[in-house]
Amino acid sequence: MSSAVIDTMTTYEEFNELREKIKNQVSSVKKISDEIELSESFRNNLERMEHIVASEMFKVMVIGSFSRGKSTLINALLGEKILPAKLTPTTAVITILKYGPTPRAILYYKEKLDEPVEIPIEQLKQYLEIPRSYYKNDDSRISSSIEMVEIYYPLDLCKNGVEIVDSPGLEEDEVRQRITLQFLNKCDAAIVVLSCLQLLTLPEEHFIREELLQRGFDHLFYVLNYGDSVTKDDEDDLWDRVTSKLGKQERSFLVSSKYALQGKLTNDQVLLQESNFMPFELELENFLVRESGKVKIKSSQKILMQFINDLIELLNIKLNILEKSKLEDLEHLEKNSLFVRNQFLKERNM
Ligand SMILES: Nc1nc2c(ncn2[C@@H]2O[C@H](COP(=O)(O)OP(=O)(O)O)[C@@H](O)[C@H]2O)c(=O)[nH]1
Ligand SMILES: [Mg+2]
Repeated sequence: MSSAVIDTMTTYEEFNELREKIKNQVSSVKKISDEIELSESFRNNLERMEHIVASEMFKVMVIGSFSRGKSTLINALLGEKILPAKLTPTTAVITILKYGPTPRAILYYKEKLDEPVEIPIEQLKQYLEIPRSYYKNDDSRISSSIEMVEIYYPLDLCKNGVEIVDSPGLEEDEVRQRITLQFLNKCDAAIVVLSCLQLLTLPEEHFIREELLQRGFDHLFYVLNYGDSVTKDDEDDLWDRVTSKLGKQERSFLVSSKYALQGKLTNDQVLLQESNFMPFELELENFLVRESGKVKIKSSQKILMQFINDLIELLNIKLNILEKSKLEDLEHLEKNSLFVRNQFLKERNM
């Protein structure tokens, strides 16, 4: 399917028809893949492809390192302090924000036998914040019994099946990173939250290249947060750094989520203006209303194509090996390798 066809795709029926076709193609590819041993990145892409086509929802993950202001940014979108946002770590859970006429919060437990529990939304912070006495030593060892939180809120942005996902910080500890990366496979788009005060650290750059771009995320929003902490003079340098590290990015915004939240809470238009949050909010809204359907189709097609090409290449390599070498040759090579390994182990122990 050419992208020209996608651009003219108008009706919901056409969209659904296309999705059905891709779903069938994905399941054919899955059947082939089940017969072969796959690498980690192969499996990630296969999982992501299956989730994207199967889900009716459009999930946007807010992602970034510890304390870049991810939860504050979501609170600023809500105009209310719903999510815990602190300098200290919070429980490593995925929080999914969905549209609902009245605010509600539901906790899902790791123990599948435990039924989900609805709690008063204003108590959410008490459930997710780690008590001060715990993180004195090693907070990474604190494991929460909560796996996921679902929040319903009358946020227009989330109408029509859009879900906004708050994720535990990257590179804080392995547990948080694993939870976030696993959930990333279920998401359609991402908002990368960076801080002007530590713009694009090496791990952040690595994450964007190796995890996001590798998974085929190509409609990224970049938010340079903590805009209140830099002067006008610093701005050009910040943009230069972004461009030199990531190339020219259309969807990048220098904002202060803190001012935006404060501005909305106190109805302070000057502070809201100063936060520079509105252009970001507007662009996000536009993107979600106008492009989410197309993005779902385009990303599925892109990942599917890439996946098929990689699969063919992998099969070619395997076939080449089989063609060029007889079974006895391979057995001989294996025997030699085992011999060298034994020698190595013996000498190492001497
Ligand atoms: N000055 C300033 N502080 C911010 C901003 N955004 C978040 N913070 C503060 O940074 C801390 C961490 O924010 P949080 O949203 O919990 O970060 P997360 O770990 O990425 O979710 C909190 O104390 C926030 O109030 C901002 O734009 N400017
Ligand atoms: Mg947070």
